[in-house]
Amino acid sequence: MSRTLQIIGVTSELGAGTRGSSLGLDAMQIASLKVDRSFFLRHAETRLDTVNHHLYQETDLAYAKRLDGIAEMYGRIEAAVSNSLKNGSFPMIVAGDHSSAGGTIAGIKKAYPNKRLGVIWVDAHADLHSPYTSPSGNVHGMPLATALSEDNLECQNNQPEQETIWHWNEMKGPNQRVQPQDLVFIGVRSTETPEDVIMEKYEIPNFTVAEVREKGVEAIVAETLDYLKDCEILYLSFDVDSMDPSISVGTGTPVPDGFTEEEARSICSGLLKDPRFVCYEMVEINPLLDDKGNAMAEAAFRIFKPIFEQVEAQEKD
Ligand SMILES: [Mn+2]
Repeated sequence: MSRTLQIIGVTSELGAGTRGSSLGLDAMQIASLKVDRSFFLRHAETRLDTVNHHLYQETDLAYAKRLDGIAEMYGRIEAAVSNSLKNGSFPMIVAGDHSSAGGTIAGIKKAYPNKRLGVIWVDAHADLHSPYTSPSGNVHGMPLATALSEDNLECQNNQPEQETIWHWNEMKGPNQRVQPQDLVFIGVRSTETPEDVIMEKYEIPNFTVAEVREKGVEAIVAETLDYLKDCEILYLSFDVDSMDPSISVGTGTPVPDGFTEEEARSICSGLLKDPRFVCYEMVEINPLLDDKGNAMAEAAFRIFKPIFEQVEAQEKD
């Protein structure tokens, strides 16, 4: 194939519980100055319009905060990703909070409605909550449930408002976009019971940090791709909180004992050698929480640049 890479900036942060992840792309662009000054000159991004003004008002949707705005973003992301793919591009998304990824998956399925999509979710969290189960109401913990069309009513703790249910159903869409057997987690280490129930029910694999270290990145990459061998297209969603808090100093929900920067880069790079990939996404860089200057975004750029260039080179072969 010979696709052009398109960087899509989704500077939305409505789904996060702390403020600042909408600045993640800007922080990465500033980080690029030290490493490769003209990177974003050579690869100008397409930035989607956001609705972050929803933050100026209190949300009245307690179990899925600002879901009205997030549903609107889902539509925009879906359209942008789908158009990018239909134009023969490979979308490389840099997003704020991880709720964006539900829109990305919707966009991939819009472009390829009949292709079986496999999803690899590199994250400290499983992001499998729904408005019926979420303890926080933060929608960045829910994108995979929209992709699987999973309300998880057997674990229901909340009584969402009618407006929430309406938007939620709209975000799930009429069809399940990803089958649970076509999902693989890497690095998940902070889940709640409702998410554990889904992971156990569908036997969704999770390669832990310890397992990756024991078997080696190459072996885990091979196992992951083999597990998804029946999928025709693949999407990799990379949350920077999959890395250890010593690297992911600027992110909303850090969890101890994560990947090193090198491990994260090797996982992404190893996976993306598979030509079935159609899209990559990096999320949750929050410079406002970074107490080491711009260290988080610098690490993120040191991962983003080589894998961008790798995919670009593969496309030229
Ligand atoms: Mn996440």
